[in-house]
Amino acid sequence: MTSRRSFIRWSTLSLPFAGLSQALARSLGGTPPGGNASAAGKPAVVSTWDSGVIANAGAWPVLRQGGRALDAVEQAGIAIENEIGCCVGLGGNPDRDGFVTLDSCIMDEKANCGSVAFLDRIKHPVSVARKLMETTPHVMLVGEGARQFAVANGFALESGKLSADAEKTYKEWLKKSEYKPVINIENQKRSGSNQRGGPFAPSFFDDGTPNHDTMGTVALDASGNLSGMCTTSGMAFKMHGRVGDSPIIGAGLFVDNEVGAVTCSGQGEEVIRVCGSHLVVEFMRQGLAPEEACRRAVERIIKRDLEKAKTFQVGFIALNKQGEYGAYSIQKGFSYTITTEQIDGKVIPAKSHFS
Ligand code: SD4
Repeated sequence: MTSRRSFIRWSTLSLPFAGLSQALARSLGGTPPGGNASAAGKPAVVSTWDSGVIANAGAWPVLRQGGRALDAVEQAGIAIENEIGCCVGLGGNPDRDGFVTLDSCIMDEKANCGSVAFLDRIKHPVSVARKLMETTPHVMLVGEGARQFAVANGFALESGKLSADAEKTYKEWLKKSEYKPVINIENQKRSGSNQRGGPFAPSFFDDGTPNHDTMGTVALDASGNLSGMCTTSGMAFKMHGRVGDSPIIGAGLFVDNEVGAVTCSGQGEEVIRVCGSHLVVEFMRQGLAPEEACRRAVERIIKRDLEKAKTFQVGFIALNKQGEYGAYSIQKGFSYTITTEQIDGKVIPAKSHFS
């Protein structure tokens, strides 16, 4: 499950004024107060995690040649979906019934967006999401309907067989989880941060590694347009049919071409509750630098339930219209990867609320 990772080795009231002053600081070329404003310029691509090196390597040839951010982020998604890893694509960990189900979405500079969720046996959900965006009036398809749409559009139907890693991890999980569906299990007390005691998706695996590695990628192209995508197999051992934040426009991904693009990884339910990526974009619209905007969204999540927030991870990454980028997470350990003309896939540890 960690194979891909080891492969790479001022208060609400004052906010409008804070925003103004930060925007002013940036327009004067300074670093805004309280916020890192790392400037990448354009083109630039930023992806979640250290495996973002793979995604950025997929995106960069498109950007380098002056291509569209939309094409670049799709290539990022394809690159990572081609890998066998814990958390993206058909090689990812299954749900608690043993099925790998994928969530993905994509969004361009005109707020066109496409999304698929609970999709199985299709290798490139990001491309299905794009196809949906470009050829239908809809934004989102799920499950059987999404699969039918994919097959009708020439996407091959794969076997559904688990990867060797996923099969091993699933068998291990089955030993302890003693999976027995229980009515109203959600109301039963969870024990410990691993949420043992019920067939929940654990936030952390037994060896302490976080149960995520979702690939979110945002890009700014040479023409100054922003796009983004997010692709995942979701939380391992989730309930069959569970959909996380990753395919939800506004939660796992949001792009506003006037402001910035944001995506995230972590416990999807917590991101959905606050419309996380949209929230970060709105903080940037108020003038906050990307890292500071991500930090504000993280704090919004933590404020809801401080004790619970100690048990899960959420990390946001943001890229604004000026090519400034940043990230922030709840727990330490979140990282992101930046690629520009000057920076060749640099992995940066995100600052976090808890250290
Ligand atoms: C989800 N946000 O399904 C995803 C999980 C994740 O790497 O980040 N996985 O909730």
